[in-house]
Amino acid sequence: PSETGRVLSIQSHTVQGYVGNKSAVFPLQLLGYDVDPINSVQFSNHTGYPSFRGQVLDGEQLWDLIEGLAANDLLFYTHLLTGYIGSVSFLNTILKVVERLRSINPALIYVCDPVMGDEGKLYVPQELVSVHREKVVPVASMLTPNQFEAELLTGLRITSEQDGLAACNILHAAGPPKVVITSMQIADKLLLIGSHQKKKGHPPEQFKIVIPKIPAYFTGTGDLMTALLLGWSNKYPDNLERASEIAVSSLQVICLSYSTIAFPFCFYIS
Ligand code: PLP
Ligand code: PXL
Repeated sequence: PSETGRVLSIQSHTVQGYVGNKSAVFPLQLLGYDVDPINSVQFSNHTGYPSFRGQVLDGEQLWDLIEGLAANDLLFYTHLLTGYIGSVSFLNTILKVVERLRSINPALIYVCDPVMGDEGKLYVPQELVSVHREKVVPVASMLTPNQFEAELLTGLRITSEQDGLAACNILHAAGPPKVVITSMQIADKLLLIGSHQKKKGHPPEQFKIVIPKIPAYFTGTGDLMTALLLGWSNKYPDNLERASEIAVSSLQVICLSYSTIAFPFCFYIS
C-alpha cells in the first residue's frame, strides 16, 4: 500500500533487552513499514548494566554496507532513522549516508534522535555535541531531543513550557520542520512538546501533551518513542499533534503492561 515506506534504521542491537533497533524495528514493521536495520553495535545487553561485551561498527564498515546496497540498486529509502551514536567518525559517516540517500530519493525523510544525554548528564563524547548542532540538525527532517538535548542544541536553559517552545523555534530556524521534545520535566509534570513549521519562515503549529508518569525507570523508551513518531507522523503528515498523541498512548500501554508484569524490558525500581 502507498502509505507504507521503506526505513533504513541505523541503531544499536542488544542480544538481551530492547534498546535501539530492538525497540524500533518490530513496532515499525507492525505499522506496515519495510525496515532494514543496520546494527551500529552488537552488545550482550544495554550499557546500563554493570558490564557489557560486544562489537562496535566503525564508519568504514557502515559505508561498506551502504556500498553493498548501492551495488544492487537497493538504496531507495523513504526514511532514515538514527539514534544513539557513540563516535564522531560514525556520525560523520551517517552524514554521508544522508547525502547519498537524498541523491537517490530527494524526498527522503531523516528522523534523528540526537542522543547525547539526559537529566544534565552527557553520555557521549563532548565533541559529538557540536557535530550534532552544526551538521546533523541542519539536515534532519524531524528531530526528537529530550529536554537536556534540546538545551545542548540551542544553548537555551529550558525550565518552562515557553522555553521549550522557544527551543523548537530555534531548531526550526536551523533546519528541521518537525521537532518533538519527547520528555521535559517541568514542575513535577512530564511534558511532550511538539512543533511543526509547515512553511519556512512561518510560525510553527505548537502543542503540548501532559504525560502521566509511570513510577518505574525504563531503558529504550526514547528509541521506541522516536520509531513510533516516525511511523505515525508519516500516516498523519499534516497533524503532528495527532501522531504524537497516538505515539505517547502506545508507549504508555507498553510501559504500563511491562511494569506491572515486571518483564525484562525494564529496570523496575519503585
Ligand atoms: N517514559 C515514558 C513512560 C514516556 O511516556 C516518555 C515519553 O513520551 C519517555 C519515557 C521519554 O523517554 P526519553 O527521555 O528516553 O525520550
Ligand atoms: O536506549 C539508548 C541505548 C542505545 N544503545 C545502547 C544502549 C542504550 C541505553 O542504554 O545501551 C547500546
